[in-house]
Amino acid sequence: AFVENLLKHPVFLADKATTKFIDTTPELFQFKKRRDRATKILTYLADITVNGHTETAGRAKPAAQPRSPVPPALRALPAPGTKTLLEEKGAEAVARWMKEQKRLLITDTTMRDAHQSLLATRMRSIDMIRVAPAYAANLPTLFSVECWGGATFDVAYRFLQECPWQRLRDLRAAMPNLLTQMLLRASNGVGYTNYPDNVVQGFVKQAAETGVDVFRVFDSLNWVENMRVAMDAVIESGRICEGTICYTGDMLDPGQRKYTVDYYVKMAKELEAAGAHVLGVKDMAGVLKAPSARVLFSALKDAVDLPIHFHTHDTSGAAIATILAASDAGVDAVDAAMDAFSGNTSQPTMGSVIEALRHTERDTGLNMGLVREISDYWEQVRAQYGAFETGQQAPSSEVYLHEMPGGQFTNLKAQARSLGLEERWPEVARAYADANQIFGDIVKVTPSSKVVGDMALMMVTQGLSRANVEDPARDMSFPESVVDMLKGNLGQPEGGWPEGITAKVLKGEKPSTDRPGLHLAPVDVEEVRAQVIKELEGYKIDDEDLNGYLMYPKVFLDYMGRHRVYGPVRALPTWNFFYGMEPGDQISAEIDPGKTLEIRLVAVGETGEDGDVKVFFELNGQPRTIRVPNRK
Ligand code: BTN
Ligand code: 3PY
Ligand code: ZN
Repeated sequence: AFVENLLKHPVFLADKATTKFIDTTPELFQFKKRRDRATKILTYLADITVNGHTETAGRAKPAAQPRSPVPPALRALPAPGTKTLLEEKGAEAVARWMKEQKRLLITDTTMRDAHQSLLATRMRSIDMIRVAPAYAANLPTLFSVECWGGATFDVAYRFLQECPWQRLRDLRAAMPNLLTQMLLRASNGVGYTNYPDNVVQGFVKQAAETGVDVFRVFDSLNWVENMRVAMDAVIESGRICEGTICYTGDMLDPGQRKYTVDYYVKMAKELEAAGAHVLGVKDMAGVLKAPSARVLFSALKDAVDLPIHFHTHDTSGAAIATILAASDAGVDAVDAAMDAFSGNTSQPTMGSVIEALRHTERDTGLNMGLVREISDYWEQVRAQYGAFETGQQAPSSEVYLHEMPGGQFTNLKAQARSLGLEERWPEVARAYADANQIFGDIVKVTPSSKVVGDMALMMVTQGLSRANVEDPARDMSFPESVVDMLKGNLGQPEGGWPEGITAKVLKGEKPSTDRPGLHLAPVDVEEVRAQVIKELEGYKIDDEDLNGYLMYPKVFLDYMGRHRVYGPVRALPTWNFFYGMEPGDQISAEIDPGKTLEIRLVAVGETGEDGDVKVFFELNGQPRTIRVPNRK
């Protein structure tokens, strides 16, 4: 109903142009539209100033910053980097080049996994785009910058009121010499469910066009069969396909039945045969221990001819040891986060990796002074997001018990808290481990990790043990996600789904063992476009918008509805986006390149009898009054 109302709203109907459309079509730029967008931004600021932001309500409020975070000075013109090589010589040449490097190559994950794992994915584009030129100019020898995909896609629309495609386009433009990298959940796209093949293909094509260079493709059950559609689409696009193994369990445990070194070697060979340019090893929980890493990377190096890129999380506090072991064993590239966004559930600390390898054969060659400057910027950025800090104070070896991915660990804790289970977290951790065993010991990463989390929360809230759940005589209903997974809709795990629990959950219905995409009819994309245009009362959506809708129909429409009312709020400084303004505050918002609104909040009036508040601004020196309802 909210969207329906917005769609009939006069402000909405009056303006059919998105920011993006105007950005790319300057001849359409007219005074009227400019004024409209300014009014929308003022409406947003007035609303947040009066009512607060729902996402930060009741959470710790950081001290107001005297100024927005200041990025470091640019030390040089962007020197040719890995992106230059990709453009000139292609994906295979990049792979060959990686293998020829003695130094350990570094990917910076600050703009994707680090804030996904530490701040519930809430980092806004403006904070990334401002520092991107410093990456290009000061750190041209980075391997890549992971800045897109995973959970960032829907969070951008859903919580940050911004277009994820625009973020990608802006970052790509600001770092012309560096490879951009995304995380792609294979047939699950950037969502939680299998999409029809042509939706996955269309999404990859669009991502490559808008600006992704390296696609890290994984499947949440390590089922290569279910990765081919996405991998083929990446290869077809001319970009770099990083076919990825998800690491799980304890490889050196003599009791390990599934996830042995032979298992990983076999999967690596399958990925090589499927056309991967780079082999990714994704330790999403951070459970790969240093001694295992030595064995694993040596074996993988022997088994395949691909460069190997290692991703881990520092949840246990022991990830640096694993990285050094991987480096000794010849891994070609590793992920790290800038210091201010590193450690705990995030990636290991970049500065520490650089220092640990200095004056060795594998010296990264990165300049610590310049890395520190960028990390100092990130520290100022992080200070603005205090509302989303998880409060995790220390490393957690508990991760070896439950094997939760970095992003899920803190998220599930918050979920448990909201269910009143805060004190019973150790039970949740234990139940998660038990739920994993109920499903036969599976790879746990989005979306399979969410299913295990749902099951664990059900077990704790209903006081069910593993034996209770597995007892065929005890009737119970299961979370929808569990039913869906055991029907085969996420694909097949190593060794198949356990028969007992499958029969109990599906109540005799026969599960599918085919690749889920095999049974999903292709979407008629042009028909969907026509439908969405109709739903948006004639507003023409472009291919990026359409791909957003195909991944997340409702989230996208809600975003569009708000966009019509609030305009390009991505241009607002982060503090004001979340907390509004105080009387006397003055801020700038660059709504188009070179087109800046100077906004001053003069005063906030009393609430009138109609329940509205008048908020008095100066916009570029001219008085402007905005009325918003007081919803408090
Ligand atoms: C509503 O919640 O129905 C009103 C819409 C307010 C949403 C805008 S856009 C994102 C931001 N978050 C808020 O708490 N308010 C604004
Ligand atoms: C994601 O899928 O978003 C992940 O980060 C998995 O580790
Ligand atoms: Zn990760």
